[in-house]
Amino acid sequence: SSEEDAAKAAAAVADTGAPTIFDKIIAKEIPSSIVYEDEKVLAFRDISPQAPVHVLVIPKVRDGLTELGKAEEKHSEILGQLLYAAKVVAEKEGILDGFRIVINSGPSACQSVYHLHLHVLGGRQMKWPPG
Ligand code: D5M
Repeated sequence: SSEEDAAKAAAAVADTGAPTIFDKIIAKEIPSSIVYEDEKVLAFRDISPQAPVHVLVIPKVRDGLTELGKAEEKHSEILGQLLYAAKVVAEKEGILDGFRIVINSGPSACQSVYHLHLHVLGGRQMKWPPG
């Protein structure tokens, strides 16, 4: 099925600890549409938006956080900062009336970039359950 194909494709790029495209975005070596930035966190528009507002929120330093499933207790603070930054992004984007945070972790969730990121989605009616 196409879902199985997507899971296989995701598994093929699963965590190797290698640099990702997000390193280049953080270094501003490739362009991105930045929505919010502070010392620890960067938020930029997803290149393949799944909603009128679709922003990715990432830690500037990966520190082993290739995926949420690899998080350790030492990551608690940055995880909280990322979630708070997602709320700030939702506010800036005018979607506080309703928005969704998604974190795909691992091949079965179709994670494709192995640098932890929160998807902030909004600007349309969301459905439940997600795919
Ligand atoms: O989500 C990874 C997301 O990263 C996916 O929605 C596309 C997005 N992406 C990939 N490359 C770029 C660039 N260069 N700019 C902006 N957004 C990008 P995942 O949860 O891993 O499937």
